[in-house]
Amino acid sequence: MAGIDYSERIPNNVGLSDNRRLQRALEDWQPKFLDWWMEMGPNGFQAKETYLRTAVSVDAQGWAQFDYVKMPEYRWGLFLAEREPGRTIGFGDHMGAPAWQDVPREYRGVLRRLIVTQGDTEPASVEQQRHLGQTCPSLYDLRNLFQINVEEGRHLWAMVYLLDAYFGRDGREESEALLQRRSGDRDKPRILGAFNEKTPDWLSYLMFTYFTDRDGKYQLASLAESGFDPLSRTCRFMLTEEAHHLFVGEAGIGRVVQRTCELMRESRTDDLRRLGGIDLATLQRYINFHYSVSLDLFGSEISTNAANFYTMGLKGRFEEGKKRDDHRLKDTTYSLNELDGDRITAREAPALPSLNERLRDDYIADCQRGLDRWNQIIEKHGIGQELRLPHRGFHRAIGLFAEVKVSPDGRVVSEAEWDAKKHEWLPTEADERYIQSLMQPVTQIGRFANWIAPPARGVNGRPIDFEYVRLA
Ligand code: BYC
Repeated sequence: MAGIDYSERIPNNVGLSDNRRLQRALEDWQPKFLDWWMEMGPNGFQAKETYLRTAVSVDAQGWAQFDYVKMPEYRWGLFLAEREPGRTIGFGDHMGAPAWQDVPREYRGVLRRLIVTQGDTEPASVEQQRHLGQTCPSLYDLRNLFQINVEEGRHLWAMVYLLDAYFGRDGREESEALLQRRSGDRDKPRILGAFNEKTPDWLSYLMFTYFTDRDGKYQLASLAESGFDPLSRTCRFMLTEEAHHLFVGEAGIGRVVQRTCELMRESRTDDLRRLGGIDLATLQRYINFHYSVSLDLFGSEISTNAANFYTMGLKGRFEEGKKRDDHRLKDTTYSLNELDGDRITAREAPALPSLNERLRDDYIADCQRGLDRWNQIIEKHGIGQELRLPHRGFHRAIGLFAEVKVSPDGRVVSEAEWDAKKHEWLPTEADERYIQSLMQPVTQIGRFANWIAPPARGVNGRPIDFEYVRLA
């Protein structure tokens, strides 16, 4: 199953032409997807040629081919990672049984819900980012934005394939509903909190791709462990695309930090606003916001849903296969936070319902790695400041910490202290106005906005001053 058949209306490596019913369902959905894309996808650039990568096969060598494409002509398709012969379920009550090639009837509802929740985030992020093209800091960044957008569109296709192929009429209804909900809409919002927030500027976007896309990495990796083999295979392929999104966030914020440090060094001041830069204190507030809303995406510390997903063999832990334990977790514990009045303490809790927190811990450690790299840039410039991840309890709306106010350094604080300090901890209206004032489009080939440094290298061996999007 190496190559992908591009002669078909829907490129795929799932043998779509052998399954007429599914083919009809998806061909019926395709124009609705395109209508949604034209209405809610990148605003103003649909007719422009963009240097994009498209999957041509799913093996390690051939999954990315670069060429100029107009976004509505991008070949969205269905690509699953290769099937592993003899794959067995790696955890939970069914451990050791052959992986399911069809949906186990008793888990149908739960599985559908997981797939819908995952699927819902994909179009949501495209909607959140739809106006950013107008204020791009460079053609290079514009192209990366569009690459991410088309791939989030493809990730929606990936989930719709599972719904249509395995969940019959219910699945088709869910596929329609995925195109009907809208990010931030009061009446029909997207399912998860962070996907209803605005992404009004490029700093927010880079933070989103670093922090929120990283939730995607951890959730997809957990679903890639699933005993439901088609879900596992589709998530495994999505993860290869996801890596680029995370790169855009990490390298992008790194470039902002780099430019900030250059301006600080040149001007010998922390006050960069009159120089058109983004000061470290503002960056810290944006980190605090995006990190905390992304932490909420992992759900509550104690979750019977999470325990059930695992016991049923539907959603594993991050890198389940590499863990050396019984993969059932019925007799083990995990350390969780607890609130004792205004103190945050730790306790041992049963491991199964603590799985959301365990995944959040893996995520936090991964987030810290980027912070360390950004701090190295600051250090290299001889600047004695540091960016930090706030405490996990800071600014939370889901779980234990939703009940209290916690400072970035991890103290439970009074409402009065929170109100007095929150403008130091979270982006203020003045910050947002200032960041918005920087959002002037830079579209000359090879030029970059003043607030962000150029990247170390271009895309696919192309130079930085390459015409990544043909605007003329
Ligand atoms: N907002 O038992 P609990 C990505 C709900 S990102 C609103 O603690 P559970 C991407 C919850 O649904 C990855 N509601 O939660 C990134 C539940 O509702 P019910 C997306 C929330 O179920 C960037 C109730 O509260 N993929 O791919 O253990 C760009 C009790 O919650 C939230 C997935 O999320 C929230 N933040 O865990 C593009 C994977 N949190 O049942 C793409 C699939 C919880 O009481 N989803 N609730 O009505 C899951 O695994 C789980 O649904 C969650 C929640 C981890 C999200």
